[in-house]
Amino acid sequence: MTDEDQDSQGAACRRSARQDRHPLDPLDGNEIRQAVAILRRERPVNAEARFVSVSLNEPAKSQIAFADPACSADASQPAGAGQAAPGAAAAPREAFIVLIEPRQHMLYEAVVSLAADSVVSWRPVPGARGPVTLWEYAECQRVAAADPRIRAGLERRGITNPAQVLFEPWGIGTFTAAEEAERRVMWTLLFYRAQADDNPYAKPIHGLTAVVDLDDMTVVRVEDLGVVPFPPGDGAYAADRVGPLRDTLKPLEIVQPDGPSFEVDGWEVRWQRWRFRLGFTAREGLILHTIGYEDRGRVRPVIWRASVAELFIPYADPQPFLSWRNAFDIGEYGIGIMANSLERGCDCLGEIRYFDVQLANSSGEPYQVRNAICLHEEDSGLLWKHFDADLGTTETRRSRRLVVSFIITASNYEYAFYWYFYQDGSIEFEVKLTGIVLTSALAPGETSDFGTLVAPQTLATHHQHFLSVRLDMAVDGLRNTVYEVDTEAMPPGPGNLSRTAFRPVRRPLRRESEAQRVIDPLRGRYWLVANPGSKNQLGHEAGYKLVPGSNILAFSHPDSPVTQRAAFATRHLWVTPYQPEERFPAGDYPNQHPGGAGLPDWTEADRPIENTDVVLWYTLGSHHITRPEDWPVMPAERAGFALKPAGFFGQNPALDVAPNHPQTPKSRSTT
Ligand code: ABN
Ligand code: CU
Repeated sequence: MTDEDQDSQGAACRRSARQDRHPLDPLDGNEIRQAVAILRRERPVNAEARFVSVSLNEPAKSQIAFADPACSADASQPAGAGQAAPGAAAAPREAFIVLIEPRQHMLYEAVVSLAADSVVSWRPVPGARGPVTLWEYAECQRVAAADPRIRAGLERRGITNPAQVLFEPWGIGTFTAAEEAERRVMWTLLFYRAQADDNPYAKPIHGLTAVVDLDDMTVVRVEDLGVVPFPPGDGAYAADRVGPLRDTLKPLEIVQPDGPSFEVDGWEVRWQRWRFRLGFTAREGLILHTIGYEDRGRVRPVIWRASVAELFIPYADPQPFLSWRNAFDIGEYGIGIMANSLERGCDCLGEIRYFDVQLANSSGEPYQVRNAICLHEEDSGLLWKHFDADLGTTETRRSRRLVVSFIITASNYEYAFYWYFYQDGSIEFEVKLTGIVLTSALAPGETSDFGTLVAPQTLATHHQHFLSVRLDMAVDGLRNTVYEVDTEAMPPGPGNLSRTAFRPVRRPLRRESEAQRVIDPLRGRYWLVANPGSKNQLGHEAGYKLVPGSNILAFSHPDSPVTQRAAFATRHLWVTPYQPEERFPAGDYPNQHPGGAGLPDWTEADRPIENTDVVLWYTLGSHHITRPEDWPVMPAERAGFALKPAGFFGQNPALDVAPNHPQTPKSRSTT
């Protein structure tokens, strides 16, 4: 191939990527509009139907090329997954629509073909209590505020203007009264803003709640357990409320005079040797598709699809008004719809490429979230180094990482989600938890075992956060085996006279029942996802290991309805054989679900998981015993895990990273 041929092929790749939608690109606004119009035309969708989501119906894996071979560095090499890619661009674009018909009290799922201009499937899902839609959220606040019983309750607390009250609809789980158990309801937490710009969580309105039927949009029950006086503080944290501000920091400029080192083509990202695609939905927010690493001209698959698939927050306080507090931010709301529009210089620094995303509002019309996803590079310290004392030479490489992130506001809390890609083939996931801790009011002098006093009469309840990170793995292809690797000390004896011996012991997880695991830091436990059919130059199975960071399990009792609904959080690792419809670890519709759906249900079948297409579900727990320092806004707390190549390469894949500065000259010491 001549240089000219290559140039024109490169241009063709860029052109085709611009003109045709890639099968994994998220729906754009026109596609959302078109899909909803087709559905309304062909099915009896009522005017008052509430759209939960209109998102890409992802094509079957067989229809996707892991990396477009024609566009990879060496076009003569096959696509990495060894998957045929029969016309990736030809995979039909389809929308997956979830809507609620409130008068029928029924949720419907539809698949609409944009290419064929027709409805592919349409089905009611009896019993499913869909998540709250944006419109319902606002209406729920409005009807609660208008309710005379709520107004009377507020007046008993000296509040005459409900506009000063923040009404927060929360998932009620199974804590419904008998007569409302069959209805789609949420309960409301109330907070008072004494001044317009006060922190509402400083004045929890204890004991007063409205339970609202979302379908009928009526208040079905108001509870008032009695007045607890407001804490005196205002919980202010804004710059203009907390001064004087420190002014001792000198500027720190991040300058990339030649621009970033990544390339973006539509939703495809290329950086160093990494290749992947971005996606986004109302439910999961950011999705990473077809993550591959280019190795000697060939894109080698690592992960087919990665996302955060549930986010569960149980609270510790068993008292009547407080015991209901728990949230499933993905199943009850959706973290895509909570995405912030990010700000340059604040949320991320450097040369940033933002991605706007299109979602559907409750009427099925598209709206845009500007700057929902951030892509940028960061210096990340040392990559590798050695000082050869004999030669007096040093080789040092600095590490650069590529960061893909998005941030959500889930009522009081912020979650910032980061995927980091490194030059040594590692990937890290990190969540930063910040925002405002959930409070309740205490009587003067009262304390509690179940939270920390963070301001006078203000209790920040202890709680936990559990993320289920779904990792649809594809290490050098779809046939992978997962091993648990523990390190064991050898017993003293003839083979271990020094009594120092230890070795890793790996054990394949052969069936689903064997693959429900917890971390074991004292054994250095990790899980290796390896491809038995792919060996590196040294004969190792190509693998990536999931290395846990700090983690925790739920303290709620295994029999409690809360744990039953979030059974995924009783284990840190689950492995399942890939099934396209198995996407959410607490089931498709966890809102008000009695429990048992998702992972505990699927894994009952105890399917074999060896040498097959596997999905890893990693539960990442962050334990939050609240501190006074978390108030009035919480310094970001971090949790995460790493995926590291282990046998995927034959040596350190980052040897070819160029030094930043000239290295010390070689001069063998003569002394
Ligand atoms: N954390 C529960 C929640 C999320 C979003 C909005 C309200 C409440
Ligand atoms: Cu917390």
